[in-house]
Amino acid sequence: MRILLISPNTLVTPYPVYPIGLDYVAGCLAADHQVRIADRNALSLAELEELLRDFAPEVIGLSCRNIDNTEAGDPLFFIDEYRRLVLWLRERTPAVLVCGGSGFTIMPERIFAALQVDYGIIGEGERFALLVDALQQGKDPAHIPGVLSSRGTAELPAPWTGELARQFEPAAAHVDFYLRNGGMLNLQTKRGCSFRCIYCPYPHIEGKRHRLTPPEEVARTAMELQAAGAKYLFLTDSAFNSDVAHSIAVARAFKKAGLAIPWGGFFAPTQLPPDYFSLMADAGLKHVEFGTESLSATMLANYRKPFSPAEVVVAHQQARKARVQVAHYLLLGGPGESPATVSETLDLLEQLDRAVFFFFIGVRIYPFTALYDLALDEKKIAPDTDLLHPVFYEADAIDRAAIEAMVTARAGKRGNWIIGSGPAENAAMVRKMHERGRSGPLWEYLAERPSAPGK
Ligand code: B12
Ligand code: SF4
Repeated sequence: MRILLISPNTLVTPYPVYPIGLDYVAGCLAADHQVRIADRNALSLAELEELLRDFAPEVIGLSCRNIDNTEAGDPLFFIDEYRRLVLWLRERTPAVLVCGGSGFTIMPERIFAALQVDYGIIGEGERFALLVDALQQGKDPAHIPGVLSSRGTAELPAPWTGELARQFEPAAAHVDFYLRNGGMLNLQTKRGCSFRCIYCPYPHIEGKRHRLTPPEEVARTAMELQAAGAKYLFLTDSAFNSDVAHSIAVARAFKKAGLAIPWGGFFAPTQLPPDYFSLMADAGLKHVEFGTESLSATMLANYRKPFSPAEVVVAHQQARKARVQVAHYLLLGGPGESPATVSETLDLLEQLDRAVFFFFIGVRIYPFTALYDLALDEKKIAPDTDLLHPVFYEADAIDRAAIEAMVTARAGKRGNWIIGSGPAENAAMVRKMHERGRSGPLWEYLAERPSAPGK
């Protein structure tokens, strides 16, 4: 069959992201299908129209990565835009429309209803091949685990245990777009997160247990991306070090394979071996993005984070000593937040030298999380509350505006204290640097830009 996979995500904050999920969806399809990827970052609507005419897809897979930007103070919502794209496609092609992706998996029924596509695939896109085969054989795909249709509902299926085959096409037009704009390509080393932070949908999206890709295979893909021209790799794992031994094995495999380009990813600031970050840096690690969220012991416990404030400080110092760039993501306003806990966090942040701090103020309530159950118990939401448009948890002792005022006052003119993913000028500055040939996330340069924090 002729299959077109579309990434409709054109968000440029903090920078455009390579649609790696579609490489996996393409990789699961048998060789006798023809597959094309259309990335809206690299393809105008006119070009997409031409592709629809020339390629005449029979099935179109639409990736729904982002629902919204999860920024309470500067909200963006993407589902209406995806719905407009579905309508636009319906006018131009009789192809069967299928939606999937991480955003889709968080609220499948709701997004399926909003987009009015033919099928939805909850969870990993590897099941797309089963759906295509069923369509080809004239069978009803609605019986495949995780497949939603207008004829019935479905639940999140068990994590995929079959093969994970990424199909990376170095010559594809969208690959060229990312090579010319920052040189950053993506790499996944495992799926799943074994931690249980109360607000986090990642274990729901990727699974609660780790499924590890053998380190040599990860390194082989890294070398392939490097050979294709990548100047930087972002490891998309929920938390790269949530399996410490595997992360070390991957770093060693990078070094053994001779990977010469830098890389970065999300880390949890847990207790780690003393030489952990120097070993990582030796294998090319350049940027550490810590999912720290708070530096108040009360809040870390309330969020069920797997570390203490003291462990954050140690992990930070280890990373700085290894001369890697460090950013901390903060998530303020969850259950139990108060002026005192915010102050504790801000006080301790002052002691973390040379880092960039991204403050997300307001915790979005996602279904299938402990925060959802808590918000229900506390009657902050009802079972029929629509969560598609973001609903943020309201702490009893402090509201979001008061938290933002505290952060803004403390930040002063420091460019490294950034609210959300930052003002539009930050993304513009990163874009300019990318156009001039710099690569990577580049947030360390935002620290040098004296400005008022935030929007
Ligand atoms: C890494 C990451 C980032 C990195 C990306 C770096 C980079 N160079 O790519 C950074 C930090 C920059 C980032 C930024 C943002 N992110 Co982010 N990010 C992630 C994360 C952890 C992994 C995404 C990923 O690449 N996964 C690996 C690939 C292989 O998996 P996948 O894309 O999900 O694809 C699989 C399936 O979903 C499915 N699938 C995918 N597409 C399709 C299509 C079809 C047809 C089918 C059938 C299946 C299918 O099959 C694939 C294989 O199984 C996810 C959380 C998570 N664990 O999923 C959040 C996540 C995607 N991000 C999210 C958000 C909100 C954002 C930001 C808007 C935040 C912000 N305000 O800055 C920005 C947006 C950036 C942009 N330009 O789009 C949300 C989206 C949900 C929502 N509320 O909208 C997520 C889900 C986290 C969350 N809060 O729950 N992010
Ligand atoms: S460690 Fe990170 S990815 Fe894992 S549950 Fe906690 S917040 Fe989510």
